[in-house]
Amino acid sequence: MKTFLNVQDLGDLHQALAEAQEIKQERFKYVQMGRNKTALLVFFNNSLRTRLSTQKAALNLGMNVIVLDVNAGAWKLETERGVVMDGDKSEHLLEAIPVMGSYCDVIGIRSFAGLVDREYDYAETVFNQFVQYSGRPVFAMETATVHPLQAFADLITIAETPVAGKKRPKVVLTWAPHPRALPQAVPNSFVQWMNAADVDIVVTHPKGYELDPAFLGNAPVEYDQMKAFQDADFIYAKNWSCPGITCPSDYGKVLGDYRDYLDWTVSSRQMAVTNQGHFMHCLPVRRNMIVTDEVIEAPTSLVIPEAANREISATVVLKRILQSL
Ligand code: AN0
Ligand code: CP
Repeated sequence: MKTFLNVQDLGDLHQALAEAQEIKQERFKYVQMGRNKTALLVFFNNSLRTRLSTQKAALNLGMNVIVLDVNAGAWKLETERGVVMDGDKSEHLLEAIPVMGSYCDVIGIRSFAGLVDREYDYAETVFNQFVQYSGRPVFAMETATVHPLQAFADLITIAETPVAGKKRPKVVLTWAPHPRALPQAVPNSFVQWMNAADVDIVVTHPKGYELDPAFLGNAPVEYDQMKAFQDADFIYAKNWSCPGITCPSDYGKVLGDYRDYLDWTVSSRQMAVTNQGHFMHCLPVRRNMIVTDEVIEAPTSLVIPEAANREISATVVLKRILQSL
């Protein structure tokens, strides 16, 4: 595997899930594979889980790891070609990328959507420049439009949580309120991966937050959150800003006042109509905004095992990349 961005990059999902379980049982099974190989993890944005779990995954495989926080200690990078660099940015990505590539064998990138220019974000401009100019395999650690290491960990978590009497669990992706604009990467990847998995996915959100059809695919949208939650086995909550599908000029914005949407906060009121549904969220989560204390602390909440599975998803992905070197 030379790039990791979409669910298709992983090939057969049953095989990938089997590999995840193999690694979970014996984390250091492939510790020889990464000997003398170096992973460079480049962060343009904050992270707790991705930073730790991806480093741990590289260590599981015996790799060396270098972490670069672009905004803390490195030169400020210009990302657009053709600009006169007379501002605060001292270096261009077009030099920085091949330099970074010269010190490592594989590169992970975290570069969130700017949420200003939809075309720029959805073209995956920054990620694709790393693919083009680094000369190394590149994997997403949340890019402008996707967060596949998260979605893979979410799928591992769902697959290992038994649901009595159902072959295909009902999984609901629900929008939830948030005071600040957030990217669409997590819901985009989640729905893309659920469409490819053996589950029945339903998406619910207020009007205006329609996800890009390239990710939504044939997943049904139910605008009534309580109806969507009926008999659900897994509730996956996430806020996202306007994807600009039905309202292009509102791309990247919070629509209206978030305080008018607080009835979308996941509480025991909605969980009561589910099939003893499990609560999921990628974290970090704002309590009593996205979800109440009661729901996130309930025994049916999966947020901690879900985060723990990030180590597993990253180990499978890095292993696949090492096998292709
Ligand atoms: C980010 C987001 O919503 O994409 C990262 C989530 C993994 N969240 C925040 O910026 C709070
Ligand atoms: N879920 C996730 O990617 O968390 P971080 O932003 O802390 O890495």
